[in-house]
Amino acid sequence: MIFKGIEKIGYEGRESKNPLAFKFYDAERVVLGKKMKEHLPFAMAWWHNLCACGADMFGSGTADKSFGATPGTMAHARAKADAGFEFMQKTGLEYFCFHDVDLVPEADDIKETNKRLDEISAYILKKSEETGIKCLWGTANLFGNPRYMNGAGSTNSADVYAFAAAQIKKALDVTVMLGGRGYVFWGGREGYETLLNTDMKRERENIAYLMHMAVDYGRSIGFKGDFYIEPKPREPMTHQYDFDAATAIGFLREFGLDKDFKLNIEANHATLAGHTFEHELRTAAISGMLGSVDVNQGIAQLGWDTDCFPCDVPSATRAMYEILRAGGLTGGLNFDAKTRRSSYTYEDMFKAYILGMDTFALGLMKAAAIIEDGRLDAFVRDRYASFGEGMGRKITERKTSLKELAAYADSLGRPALPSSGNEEGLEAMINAIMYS
Ligand code: XLS
Ligand code: NI
Ligand code: NI
Repeated sequence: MIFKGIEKIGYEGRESKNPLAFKFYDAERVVLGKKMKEHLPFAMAWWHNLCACGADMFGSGTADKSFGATPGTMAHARAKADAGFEFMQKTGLEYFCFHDVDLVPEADDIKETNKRLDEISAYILKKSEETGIKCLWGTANLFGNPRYMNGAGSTNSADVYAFAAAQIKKALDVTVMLGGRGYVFWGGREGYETLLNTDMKRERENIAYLMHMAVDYGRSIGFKGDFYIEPKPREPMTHQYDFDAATAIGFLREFGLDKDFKLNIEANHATLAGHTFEHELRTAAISGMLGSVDVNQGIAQLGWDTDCFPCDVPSATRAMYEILRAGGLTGGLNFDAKTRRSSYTYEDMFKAYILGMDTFALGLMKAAAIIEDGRLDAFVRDRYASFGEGMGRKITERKTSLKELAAYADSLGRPALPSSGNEEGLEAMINAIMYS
């Protein structure tokens, strides 16, 4: 046992003063006809929870994640898996997400790295079978190693491109073996710093080809899940090709990848792109591309991908409203989040997940309340009522022309102003529903 003295986290309700208990997340509770845990397939991010030690640009790590083994060894890789499964069992998480190099230390030679991945994935599979905890999605880290300084699919080096392909192939093998629902492409360095040295057309086409080859290989080994692009506008690159949901959808359609791919929307990436989280969820959903979600939140004053655990209940409510309206996720909610640098203890790891899970449980309940209340949906429906009758109906049915509309406009002289958008009224109504 690694987390000694920490028992399984139970649901104790909002009156509880126990910091190691859920106040709102009650896995078995039924909301809108489904258990909370089914609405909220929460996942642990292997990298933040088991690998990251709190280092930042200005200082080294504060947290000890050795879990009793020597970092950089296979014993440490196993210790991380032990810690991870104990952690997930104690918090009631049923899924995890990983990058290849989160699982094992990367060797100088890819053949050795792959051997290590075989060993650890067998070890993890056994634990998965014992506990029922599964992989939500896997991915390859194609941004950390210096060879990816110019990206992976977007690199200028064909040899580096081949290495990226090799890593994707292996990460897909491991994902499929561990029952992953999805496979993610986060194009961390798939972009550029300056156009002066960049062949943008070639880079985008090469990325698409890499994705096509991944689909072909994945399907050939029996992968039935979705591939995901995780959009992000910048950081580390100045310009990233997967800027936001709309850009990624356009890319997938341009290159004929839209049947196999959906999106993994990250809250903190949405705000980096100048959008809200719910805007990105809606954009994906209306194109049938909402697959999975990375939940976290940024810090407005800092403005980068701070990956904080989510505590913003209004934001979680709006996100869950979008997810419920989209009919749920085929993926899940991955906590792509890390504890702050000064929250370096084991207890802090648990408190962070309790915070995040409680925040989304509240978001789910409040979103359900908004839907059950019905006034918001009715308002939006009525706001567009003019498209249900007369000339509006002809527009909806696509049965008119510019000529006919122009003649109609002549007959109007001047149209009446549209009805009030009622933004303040709606905000007040949402507050009243949320804080009743
Ligand atoms: C980084 C991304 C990354 C992806 C997985 O900003 O969020 O963590 O989720 O590579
Ligand atoms: Ni991120
Ligand atoms: Ni992410």
